[in-house]
Amino acid sequence: MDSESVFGKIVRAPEDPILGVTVAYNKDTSPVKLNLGVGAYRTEEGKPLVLNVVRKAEQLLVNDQSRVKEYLPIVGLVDFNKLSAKLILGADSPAIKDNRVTTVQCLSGTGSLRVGAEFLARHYHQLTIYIPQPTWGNHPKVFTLAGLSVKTYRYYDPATRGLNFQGLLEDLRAAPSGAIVLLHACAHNPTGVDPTLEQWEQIRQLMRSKGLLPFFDSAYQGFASGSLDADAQSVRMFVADGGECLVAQSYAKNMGLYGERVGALSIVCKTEDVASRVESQLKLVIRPMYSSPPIHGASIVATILKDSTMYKEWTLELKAMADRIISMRQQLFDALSARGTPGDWSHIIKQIGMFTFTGLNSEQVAFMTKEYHIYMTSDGRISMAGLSSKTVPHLTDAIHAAVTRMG
Ligand code: PGU
Repeated sequence: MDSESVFGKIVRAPEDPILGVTVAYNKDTSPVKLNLGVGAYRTEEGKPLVLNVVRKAEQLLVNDQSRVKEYLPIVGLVDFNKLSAKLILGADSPAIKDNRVTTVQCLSGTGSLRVGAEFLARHYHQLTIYIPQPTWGNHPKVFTLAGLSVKTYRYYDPATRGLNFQGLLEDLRAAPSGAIVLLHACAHNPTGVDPTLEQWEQIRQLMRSKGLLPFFDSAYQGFASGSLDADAQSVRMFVADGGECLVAQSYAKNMGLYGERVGALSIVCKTEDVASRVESQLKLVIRPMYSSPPIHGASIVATILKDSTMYKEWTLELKAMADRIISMRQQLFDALSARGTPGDWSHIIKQIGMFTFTGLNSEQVAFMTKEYHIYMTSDGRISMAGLSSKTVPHLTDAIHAAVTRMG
C-alpha cells in the first residue's frame, strides 16, 4: 500500500522534545496528570491565563470600527516596532534617540531569531554562532537551518548547579574574532541560572574586545525578577557602550500571547544610515518567507504599550505571574525539605525565571511520568509556572520516589 504513495518512503519523525511532552500529556487519561513540560503560565487552578489588560485591549480593537484588515507593511506595525525597541532598550536609550535601531515585527521569539539568523547568514562576515551549553532545544535547529554554523560555549556547571563562569570566559576568549554569540537576556532556559551584573560586565568587556557580535534572546523580560527594566539590564549594558547587537523579543510569556505569535527583532547599529540599509535587507529576508506579519497580536501589544494606564496594569499582572512562580519555588523547596528527600534542593529557590533545572536524570523523569503522570522534559527541567499549591504535594511525592528508588 505504502508503495502506491509518492510519499511512501517517508520516515516518521520523532516528536519535538519540548512540544512532544504536551502531546504525550494530552493522551494520558489519569485525573492526576500534570504538565510541567512546556514553559506556559498556569493559574493556581492549573488553567491558562489571558491577562485582563489583554482582554481590555482586544475589546477596544473590536469596538474600533475604523480598524481594517489590510496587509501590514513587510516590517510589521510601525507603532509596535517603536514601542518594542523602547521596552527592551529603555525609554531614554541613546541608540533609539540616534535612530540607529531598526526593529521588525516577527513571528514571536522563534521567528525573530530565525529572521535575524537568515540576515546574518546573508550579510555578516562570520558565520559561526556560539550558543550556551545547554540552551533552549530549538536554538541549534533555527541557526543551523538559517545557514549558520553552531558551536557551544560552557555555561552550566552540574556540580554547583550554577554558572560555569570561568568556562564561559575561556570559551568566548577562544572564539574566532567576530563570531556571533547567543545570550539569554534573562531567565536562562533551561537552567534558571543567569550571570550577575558584574559577570555580565566582564562578558561585555571580553566580547567587545574580541569583536564578538551579541545576539540576545529575550523571551522572558519581566519573568525573572518581576521588573521589565531589571530584566533588560544585560541588553542595555551592551547598547550603552555604543556597540552593535541583535535582540529577539517575544511577547508569548510576558503578555501571555503565546498563540498570537508576537515578537520583534531589533538590530542596533552604529549609525542611522547603516540601520536603514540593514532594514532594507531585512525586508528581503521576510518577503519570501511569509510576506508580512499578522496584525492582531501586534495591535494588542501596541494598544497596551502606548497607554500609560494599561501599561501600568500590565506590569502589575506580570509581577503577579512572576511572584506566583517565585512562591512555587519556595513551596516545592519547603515540601522536599519537610519530606526529607535526600540531596541539596536549594537550587530550586536560587534559580530564576520559569524553569527549575532539577538535576533529575532521564530515567528518573521517565519513572515520574510512568508512575505519577508527571510530564516534563527528559533533561530534568520543570516549568514552575505549571505548578500550583494543590499539585506541589504530588510532585514532591514523585521526586521523593524517583530519588530514593532510582537514585
Ligand atoms: N527563546 C527561548 C529561550 C524560549 O524559551 C522560547 C520558548 C522561545 C525563544 C520561543 O518562544 P516563542 O513562543 O517563539 O516566542 N520556549 C518555551 C516554549 C515552548 C517551545 O519550546 O517553543 C519552552 O518551553 O522552552
